[in-house]
Formats: sequence, structure tokens, C-alpha cells
Amino acid sequence: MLVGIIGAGPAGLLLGRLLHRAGIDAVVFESRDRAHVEQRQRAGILEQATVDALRTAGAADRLEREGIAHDGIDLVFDGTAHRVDFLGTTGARVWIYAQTEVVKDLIALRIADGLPLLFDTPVTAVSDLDGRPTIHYGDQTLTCDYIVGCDGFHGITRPLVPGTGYELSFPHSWLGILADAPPMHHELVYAHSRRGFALASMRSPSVSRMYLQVDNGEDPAAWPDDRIWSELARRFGDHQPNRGPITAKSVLPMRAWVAPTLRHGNLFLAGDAGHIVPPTGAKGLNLAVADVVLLAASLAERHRTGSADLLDAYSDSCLRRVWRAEQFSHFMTTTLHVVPGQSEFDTQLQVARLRGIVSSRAAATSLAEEYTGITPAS
Ligand code: RFL
Ligand code: PHB
Repeated sequence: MLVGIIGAGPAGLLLGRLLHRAGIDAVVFESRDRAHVEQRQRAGILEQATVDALRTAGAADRLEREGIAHDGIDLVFDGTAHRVDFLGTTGARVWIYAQTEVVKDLIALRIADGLPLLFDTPVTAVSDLDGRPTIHYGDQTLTCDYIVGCDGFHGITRPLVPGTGYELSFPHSWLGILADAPPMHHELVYAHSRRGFALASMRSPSVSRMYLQVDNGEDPAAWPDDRIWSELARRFGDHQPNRGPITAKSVLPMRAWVAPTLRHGNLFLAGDAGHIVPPTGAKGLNLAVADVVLLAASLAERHRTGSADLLDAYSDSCLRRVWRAEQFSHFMTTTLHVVPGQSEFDTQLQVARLRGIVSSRAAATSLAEEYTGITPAS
């Protein structure tokens, strides 16, 4: 069996690794160069199931050494911090280990194994999806048994499944920064304030990753470092950021989108090609990993036994989990952000909802289950 994988993000790289361990050949195509793929700043939080998948794939050696376990988060509202205990309520935790590092680890393994990974090679088209599907790149083609679109939200495969997707845009964006400064707290801090949302995350004991709600279309150039630090300071209440040199600054729009199906003939979609969530729930990377774990098992069953039962169930199984994650990400986003022109009534409802979470063990447990990803998909 030969599988053509389009995209060397976490989805494509992990799928390639899992297929290799199941004795299935794959070629991974990536439009960008290696340095670009390894340096693109993205997710930071791994669920336990994601860590387990990387361990099973034999790709967690550095993660075991450098990953930082988090047993809860702080929620700030009305200027006061309240802890939500994940470990105590659910027995589950999450891990800080940047997506850049997951990607570097998977690329290094694929290269060490001598397996095909073609950088600077954009796939321009795919054809014959109902027969022997074919990948077109440069002036060449590769005919496969299956093609998997792991080419993200801006790739070429997302529009190829039948039907139109389901979309929601939010009336705000995030300004994300990296700073050479110790994290302001040992766990993540999600802050609701009348000036808008803020999030304090981290990449290491000496590097902070922080996000600030800004208007859509905001220019990062309008945010000199001093303005960022003073705005963060106003939004975090009890906690105060440690200042340091800002080494990266970008504005990210917030959107949700779900494909109607993750399959068209012998083309499957996985990761951001099939669905995106607003980042407030920290779900995107974890969903991408869950997709390819299931897809690899389904292709392996097809390869080993000839049965297509798991492959036929792949899209529905994934989309059930995706919609649960959309629901949680939407809840976190709408509870914590202040939309332009929001009434005081709505702000009071948000604060009451947050107070409800931190004052009820049942409500806190529910948030912890959703955040750590231990809720069953169905
Ligand atoms: P990716 O990572 O976008 O990779 C797709 C790859 O496909 C390549 N490509 C092509 N290659 C060949 N031919 C073509 N025609 C191609 N078109 C595109 C691209 O160059 C790229 O290398 O998708 P993948 O693998 O599905 O991974 C998804 C994750 O990257 C994404 O869901 C997360 O980053 C989302 N996300 C978060 N997820 C979490 O689980 N936890 C978090 O804490 C979290 N934080 C975040 C996030 C995303 C963010 N941004 C930038 C939207 C924080 C942010 C700020
Ligand atoms: C991150 O560390 O980049 C991060 C963490 C939690 C989120 C989103 C992003 O909800």
C-alpha cells in the first residue's frame, strides 16, 4: 500500500510515522522549506492522549525530558485569580511542549529513517480520487492507493470533499507574542476583563507566550512593546507579567470551520484541512493528532486484513469528536472575550458563568474534563 500525504505539519508527519510503523509506505509532500515548518509559532498545549500517541509512535523522547506537566489553569475575572484543578477533579493533566518541537522531533525521525519527505514541493492538484488517486507536483505525478490531505486550512484538499463546510467567524483576533521573560505563573492564566481577553502561556521556564484580544484587522505595528506590556498588566489583575524583550509579534484571526465530511473517494482529510477551532480551548493540534491516530489504525486494518470497516467509519468518528471540541472552544471563546459594543448585561452574565465554574466542583470538573480531553467523543 502507498499513501500520499500532503503537508508536513503535525498531522502529516505523525501519520507518516504511524504508517511506517504499520509497514505502510508513504511519501510526504510539503510546500515550504524545513526551517519555515520548524519555526512556525503555533500551539503549546498537549493533552494526555496526544502525549500517549507520540509515545506510542516512538516520538516522545525529548517531550519526556522537556515537556512541562500542568495540573490546572487559573481563570481571572473581576481582577481576581481562581484556580481550576484538573488533576484533583479528573486525575488528568496537560503538557506544555510547543508544536514547533513536536514538528522538529518528527522531521528528525523521518529523516533518520531515510523516508521520503519532500520540502519545497507544493502539490498543485490531485486527480482520480475515485480510482487510483494521483498527486501532481512540479511536472511529475505520483499514483497512490490513498491520499491524505494534511495541508491545513489554506491547503488544496479542503475544498475537494463534497458539500460546503460550516463556518463561524469571531469579531476579534489575538495579538500573540513571544518574550524572553519567565512565565508570570507556573500554569496558564486565562483572563476575562472589561478591556478584553488575555492569556499567559509559556514555552520554557525562560520564555513567555502571551496573547491579547485585539480588533480584527489590527496591525501589529500599532502595538509597540510598551503598549503590549501595559495592556497585559491591565487585563491580568492579581497576576502581573514579567517584562522582557519581545522576539515575535503577530495577529491571528479567530475562526471555526468544520468540513461536511472528511472523505471523498480515496481522499481523506485530517487536522486543520478538515476543521479548525478558535485557539481558546487549545484543541487544534490535539484534534489533528486524534484524526491521524484513527486514520493510521484504519489504513493498517485495511492493509492487514483487507477490511475497510474502520476507514468507512473514519469521517463520522472524527466529526463527532470535532463537534465536541468546537462546542468547548466556542464556550471558552464566548465566555472570556468581550465583543465590540457588548452590553453590561452580557458582561455580568459572563462573570456569573465564570463564578459558577470556580464555585462548583461539578462545573470545574466538567471544564477540566473538556480541557484535558478525557470526555468520550460520543
Ligand atoms: P498545519 O500545521 O497547518 O500543517 C499543514 C502543512 O501543509 C502544508 N501545505 C502544503 N504542502 C504541500 N502542498 C500543498 N499544496 C500544501 N498546502 C499546505 C503547509 O505548509 C503546512 O506545513 O496543519 P495540521 O498538521 O493539521 O496541524 C494543525 C495545527 O497546526 C493547528 O490545529 C494548531 O496549531 C492549532 N492551535 C492550537 N492547537 C492546540 O491543540 N493547542 C494549542 O494550544 C493551540 N494553540 C493554535 C494555537 C493555532 C494558532 N494559530 C497560529 C492559528 C495557537 C495559535 C496562535
Ligand atoms: C499556547 O501556548 O500557544 C496556547 C496555549 C493555550 C491556548 C492557546 C495557545 O488556549
